[in-house]
Amino acid sequence: MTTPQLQPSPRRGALVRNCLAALFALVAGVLVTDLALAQTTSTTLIAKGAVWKYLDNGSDQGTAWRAKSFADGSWASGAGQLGYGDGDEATRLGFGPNPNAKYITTYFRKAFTLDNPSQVKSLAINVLRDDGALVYLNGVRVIRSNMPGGTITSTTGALRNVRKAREKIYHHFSINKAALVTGRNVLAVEVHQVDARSADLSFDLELIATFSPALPSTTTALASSANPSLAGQNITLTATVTPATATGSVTFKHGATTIGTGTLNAGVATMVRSFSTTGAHSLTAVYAGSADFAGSTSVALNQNVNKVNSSTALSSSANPSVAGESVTLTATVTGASPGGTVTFKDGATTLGTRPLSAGVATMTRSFAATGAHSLTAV
Ligand SMILES: [Ca+2]
Ligand SMILES: [Ca+2]
Repeated sequence: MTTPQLQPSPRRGALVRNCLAALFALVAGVLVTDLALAQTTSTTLIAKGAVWKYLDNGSDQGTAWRAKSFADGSWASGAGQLGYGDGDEATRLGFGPNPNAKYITTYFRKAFTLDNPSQVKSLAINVLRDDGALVYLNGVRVIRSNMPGGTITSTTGALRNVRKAREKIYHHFSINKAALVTGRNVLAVEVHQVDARSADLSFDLELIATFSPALPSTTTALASSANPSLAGQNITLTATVTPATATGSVTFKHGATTIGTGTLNAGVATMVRSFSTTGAHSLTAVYAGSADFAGSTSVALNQNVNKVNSSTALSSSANPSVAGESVTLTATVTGASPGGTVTFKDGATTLGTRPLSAGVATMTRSFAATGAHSLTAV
């Protein structure tokens, strides 16, 4: 029996329902977010039944044939399953003139393309091999299956005979992805018979990559507080990364040279810099990315730096002056960058050098000799 106090009023019932709904929405939202983060995609890089280059002439190919760069243009091509002896082959391979002295080793190669090896989370191979096989990824051995340890040559037999139901098995291997490269990759496989009398040979393979979810992309823009600027003039470089929620740092580059880094704050990083060399300076801002955002690089900003065109005016506090009278010479420089010095000259003789302050330099001087003095300020 329930007490009247505990019976929810219609209003309280609605409140409870709303609260529960909000809670469920929250939990569902968290679950959906977690699922999205955990989501990976699988891509078949080489499918079962794919066309392979193969060499079934009984030759000893040594080790060069494993390399990515090996020229296999003269090899034959055929779709998997490749082999002989079972009747389930798509491509029938040769074993030589003598059924009791079959070739031990047959070679296979296949190229595949990968745009983004850095996003590969894991790599797996399912291989049908009768009897044993070694698999190389860009020259690096990634599988030794049903083969003895130690050095393998073209006459090394497989470890065990593959028979009956085992002839249909695609053996699963999780393989090291370290050898993957951007662009063209090559899998090279050598299949070994258990011995020269084995009635059958089978080979087929699939290669599957699992990709981490792609991070949200960003864009980076670079702006200058003054363009063109003057030689020696401080300018502020502002890198703006979108979306503004992106965190991390931005590297400022002058050509290939790093000239500074800045930490993003609300999507913006700045640095102050001057350039002494006149002409065009190619500047870029590189956002390195974070655990939550992909990196991006700004388009190049051409910062034009102009020569400082200054003019210097010279005046005297008393002209004419009498011999021995103290005279203040004032040089006023316009258009100059802040700082620097002015040299006062009497003809070719240097009278003194004084620092510029707010574009003005002064020196006080008296002249003993009467007559005209040709004074200059440089
Ligand atoms: Ca066999
Ligand atoms: Ca077969």
